[in-house]
Amino acid sequence: MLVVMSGARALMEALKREKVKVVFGIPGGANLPIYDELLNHDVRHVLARHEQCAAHMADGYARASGWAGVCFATSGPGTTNLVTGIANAYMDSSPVIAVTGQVSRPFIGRDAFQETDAIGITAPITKHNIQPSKASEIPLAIRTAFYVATTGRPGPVLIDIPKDVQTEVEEVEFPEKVKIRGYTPYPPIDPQLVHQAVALIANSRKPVILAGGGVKYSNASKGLLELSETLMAPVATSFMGKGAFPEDHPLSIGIVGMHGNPVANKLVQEADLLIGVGFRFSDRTTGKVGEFCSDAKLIHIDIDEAEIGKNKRVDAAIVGDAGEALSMMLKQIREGGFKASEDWGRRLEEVKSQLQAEEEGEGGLKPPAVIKEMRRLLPRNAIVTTEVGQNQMWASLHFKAYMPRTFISSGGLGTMGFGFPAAIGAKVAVPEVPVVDIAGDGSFAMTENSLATSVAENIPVIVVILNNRMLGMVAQWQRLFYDRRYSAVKLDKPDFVKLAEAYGAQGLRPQSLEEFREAFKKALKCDVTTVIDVPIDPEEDVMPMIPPGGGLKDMIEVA
Ligand SMILES: Cc1ncc(C[n+]2csc(CCOP(=O)(O)OP(=O)(O)O)c2C)c(N)n1
Repeated sequence: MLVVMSGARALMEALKREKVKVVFGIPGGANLPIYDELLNHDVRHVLARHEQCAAHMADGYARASGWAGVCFATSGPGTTNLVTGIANAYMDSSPVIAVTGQVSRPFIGRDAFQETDAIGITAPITKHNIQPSKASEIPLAIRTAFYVATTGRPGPVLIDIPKDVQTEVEEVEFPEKVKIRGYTPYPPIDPQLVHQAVALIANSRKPVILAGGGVKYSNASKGLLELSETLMAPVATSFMGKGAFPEDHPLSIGIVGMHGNPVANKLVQEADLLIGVGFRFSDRTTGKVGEFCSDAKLIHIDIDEAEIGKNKRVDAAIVGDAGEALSMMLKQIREGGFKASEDWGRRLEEVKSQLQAEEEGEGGLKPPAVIKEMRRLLPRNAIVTTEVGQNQMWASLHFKAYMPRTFISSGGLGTMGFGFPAAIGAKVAVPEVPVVDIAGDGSFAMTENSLATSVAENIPVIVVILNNRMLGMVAQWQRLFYDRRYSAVKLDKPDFVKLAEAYGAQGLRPQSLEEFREAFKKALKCDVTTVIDVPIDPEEDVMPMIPPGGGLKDMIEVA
């Protein structure tokens, strides 16, 4: 049915059809018509204080909710400020929809005030981008954007709307479906390939499953659990896969990689078969890729055909949805019968109990103890986001995630400043659970202005700063690999308690583990954002780690 309306109205109507309830953004000259139209709709707008934060909020919302997150920005600097957030979403396959204003059509290409080539700039960091050239093109653009962003391997999509297209009044039509030539988000799975993979499984004695972020995106956690229990195969995850498998399950061995769990890094090397599911053989996970599982057979399941063989040659590959692939495999495995090796089960027990013995005796205001204390005080479904650096690696090693979508972190881009705005986005998506950002002082300072958003919009989260007064991870590398020659890593400002208070948030500074426990309990009860500034030793290293350029066997366990 054709209806007459402005481009801005068509945008808002189209967003409503995609069930958009909240938008994160900042207005400006080139998107004023959209912001004016916003007043006529029942859509919550969360005002960010920097567009990068708006994009991270939309990303956090998407990762916590399983649906796309939307952000708005004006042209020029608004758009360029979004770039980090869009690239971050792209690297981690997160469905973020960015709607940018653009200068009016007659000014495009003339270096008009606040003109920037949004389409050109974002082409390499979006799954797709569109610039509607008429108001009537907007509904299809939005339908397409959501379809592309949320199907197959998800990813961000940008829609750049010239200002005069926003005000133009035209007959518009809202399409039900879109069809894009050459885009097959869910390629049908070839049963023959499943057969090949199952044959490798039947011959293996020491299988390990490695689950990536794709398991979460395809809601395949149940299939993963069934496969691991059927094979009695230990499950490791990549950093992005954390939460895809309950980390308190007896078969869980934690994350693999540069700062992986020693149990995972050991068993992955001993495996005779690695079953990679929704995982992209990233360098942070594999270490020196040539040495990664070099004696094992490899099976790779991924929705994105381009990932097969990109970083590592594999023995069997299944292109398609992880959940579907797992259920097809399980069916064949059950028909064929599979006998798990008891020796492999014993080896798992042995390695796990060794680690537990090594871990005992930790205490004091040390990052692992602080994080474990948090885990004890939080419900199973609480959401944790992280910043980047040592804080992130401590969180991934010591905060056990039990469910998908409860551990949210910048994996691919490693963006400092992501965690806090992402926590705000996640809290908007799932208001009933506590959301905690585990932060470093350097990272939090990058987007601390989101305190204003969090307080003004009544979106209470908890920020726990592991404050070493350092760009800690960089300092760790300088300590270990540059002979302690510290260059540009010392930070001693601001006073985060006063900063929190200046924004109307609560600021607390515990001096012992007991005081931390009390502070955290107080924060959980508080209806305003709390910043807990935890002073830690600046010389503390995150261990274990694999030195740059090394393989899993080069893991250093203590400094
Ligand atoms: C935007 C951005 N700039 C620079 C870096 C490089 N970098 C990686 S970790 C790190 C230090 C992080 O320090 P902090 O946030 O205090 O966390 P810590 O390592 O001390 O836990 C830096 C500068 C980055 N990842 N992102």
